[in-house]
Amino acid sequence: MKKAFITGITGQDGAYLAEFLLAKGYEVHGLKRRSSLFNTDRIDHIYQDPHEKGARMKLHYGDLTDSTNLIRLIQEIQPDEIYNLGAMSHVRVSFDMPEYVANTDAIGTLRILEAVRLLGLSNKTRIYQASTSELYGKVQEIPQKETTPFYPRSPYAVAKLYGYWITVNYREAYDMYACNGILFNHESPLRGETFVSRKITRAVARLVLGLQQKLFMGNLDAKRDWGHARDYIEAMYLILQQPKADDYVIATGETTAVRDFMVRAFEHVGITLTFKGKGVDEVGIVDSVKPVIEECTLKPGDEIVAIDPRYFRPTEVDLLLGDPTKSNKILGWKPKYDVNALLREMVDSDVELMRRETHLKQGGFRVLNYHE
Ligand code: NDP
Ligand code: GDR
Repeated sequence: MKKAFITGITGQDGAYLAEFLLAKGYEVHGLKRRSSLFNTDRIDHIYQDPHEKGARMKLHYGDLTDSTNLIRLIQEIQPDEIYNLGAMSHVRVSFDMPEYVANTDAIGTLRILEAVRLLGLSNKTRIYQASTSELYGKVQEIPQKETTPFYPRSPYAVAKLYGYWITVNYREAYDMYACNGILFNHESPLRGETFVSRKITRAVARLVLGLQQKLFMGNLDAKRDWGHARDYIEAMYLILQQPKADDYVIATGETTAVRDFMVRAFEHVGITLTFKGKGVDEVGIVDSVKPVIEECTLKPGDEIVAIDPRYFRPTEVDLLLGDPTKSNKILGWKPKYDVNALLREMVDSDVELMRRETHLKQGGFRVLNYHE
């Protein structure tokens, strides 16, 4: 039985990957941070009680900033594959906590590679590093591919640049099987609520059901190549199954502006949105309402979107568009979802979730009104 060790198992990708590897027959070990409240929501459905015979999923307390913890765990587990998905992954927040991001996202990657090397596991353990399209940053070439020069534009991207190159360096210096997946944005109903796709789909549901009155947004002109996390975690797995370690771009090859993503998400629930004004004065107004959601509280003329400069980044990444030719050809990887199928699934899921919140509210329970 193959053993995988996943850092970031409680995150969006970690949850999908753990489920995928369990279905493939792997024993799955995950790194979980200690928190004052339960933080395993995304993986509770696949949790296996360690007291049960034959449990194939195990969670271990730890942190990417703690070398001794990582060395001990990797020694105990002796993994065939490590997926290093753990990171402080929010680009805007990385400007608020750059040192922590460097420690986790950059040096954390080094700690994993060095643990494998020191433990003499270089010939056994294959390592996947969660690299990112944020490495491309300021546009140098469109579409972006494996050979496109990097120009990171945030503390997050700079830390991930170190993670990328230290992975390449350990592969070349110590002949380790260590790979970078340069993944473009990928989303899902499990996406963190403060990333733009989920912030939008969640707000669509909340606005329609009357749980929220306004959606405050940042830069609506940014363009992203959005795919579905379910497709992208399969690419991670395929990257580690190749005869030779290498680096791959994983993307759909289609880019969409934030504003268009938002318009299509509202369209899916029968709301036509029009925009007026420019820059920080731009607003989104309901133009027409079709009876798609029977409880819909919105009506034409409602001003539901506004700009809050708090969400602007000191340096922005304007345009990401990936060229997945290499991964199509060598990995045989192709995404099943396009951006429209993705956003429809996300909106439907959030409408269901928010309906439950409405019932809770009607039952006198306090519902979270926090929206970042
Ligand atoms: P999430 O933010 O959903 O998950 C991040 C995970 O990392 C969580 O499990 C989190 O734990 C964990 N984590 C954070 N800090 C630490 C730490 N110091 N020590 C150990 N674990 C930590 O990210 P995604 O699932 O979306 O992304 C997975 C990886 O892929 C990340 O490295 C991200 O940077 C990268 N990436 C993501 C892309 C995307 O579009 N989703 C695109 C390209 C790269 P907790 O749950 O406790 O917070
Ligand atoms: P990104 O994702 O920075 O690309 O990083 P995010 O969804 O945060 O932003 C995408 C674009 O939308 C613009 N934007 C807003 N973003 C947020 N979060 N909130 C807003 O209100 C808002 N308004 C406009 C942003 O300015 C940006 O241009 C994600 C993360 O998952 C990284 O970890 C990963 O490496 C990259 O994708 C690929």
